[in-house]
Amino acid sequence: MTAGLPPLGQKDTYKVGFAQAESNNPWRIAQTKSMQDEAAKLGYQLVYTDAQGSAAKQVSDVSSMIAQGVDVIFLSLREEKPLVPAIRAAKDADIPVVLFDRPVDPGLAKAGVDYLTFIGSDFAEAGRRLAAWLIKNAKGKTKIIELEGTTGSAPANDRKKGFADAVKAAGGFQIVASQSADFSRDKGRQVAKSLLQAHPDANVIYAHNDEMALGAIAHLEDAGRKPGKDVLVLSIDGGKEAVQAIVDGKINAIAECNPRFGPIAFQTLKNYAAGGKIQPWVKNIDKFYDSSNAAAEVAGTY
Ligand code: GYE
Repeated sequence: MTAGLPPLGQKDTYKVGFAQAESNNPWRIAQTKSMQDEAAKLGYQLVYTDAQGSAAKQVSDVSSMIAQGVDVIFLSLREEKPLVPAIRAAKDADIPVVLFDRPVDPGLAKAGVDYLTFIGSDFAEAGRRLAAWLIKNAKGKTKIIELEGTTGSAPANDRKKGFADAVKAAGGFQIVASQSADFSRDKGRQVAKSLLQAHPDANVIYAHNDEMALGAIAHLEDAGRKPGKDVLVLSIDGGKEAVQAIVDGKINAIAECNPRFGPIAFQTLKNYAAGGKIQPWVKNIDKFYDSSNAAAEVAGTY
């Protein structure tokens, strides 16, 4: 067992807190469903809260889980900083915390010390995979508009950096404009519109998630341009609507960010209770979709 962390006893059933950050897109809904399904399968009680995009509400959601005496808290935080005091409060109350999908600022809280572990994807790798696809398939399309995720969130920071470093190393590409559209479809449409008006010669859109990519596609079609052809579209997540958009020729490539946390989360809980050593980062396995496999894969997406 990792020194200094609250212990977890072996029991037949657990009362497990799951503090979700928001539920405004298919990825979040799939993540929550995966947790609910796995808890039901194991016969564990799941105390579920939805912070609706508010860090302040999520802080109070965590305090109420502490007050209810949950055995463990799975915390899906929105930004890298504001939940750090809540993580400490849980530790002080002897409740292990597992961070989900977005890590905290490592300067403020550490896996194995302040919280048990981080379960999630390699965001920089997703950026690199899409850059590699682009470098191979750009055929002269080199002017990139980037739709960033929620400002201050790890996926926005790392998806940006992984992609930017890789296209820079390849040479010949230019990220002509980057702006946050908060992982949201409607903002994705609006930001794509204003950035494409300012940079009409841009011919690649790199969106940090499917929702923003789908918003950008809606704008491109309104403007009489062909997404996936005149303007290449790259995205992250891999929800059904977006993978179907690859089949339809409107998105070119998607790096999956797997939202099915249930099985790996509850397995990690059991391993910890059994005294096993938990790695600081339990990595999710992510697929990659493009025209070579989207039609075959779409049925299995969420
Ligand atoms: O990609 C996005 C969601 O934190 C990894 O959050 C997650 C991201 C996911 O809103 O669509």
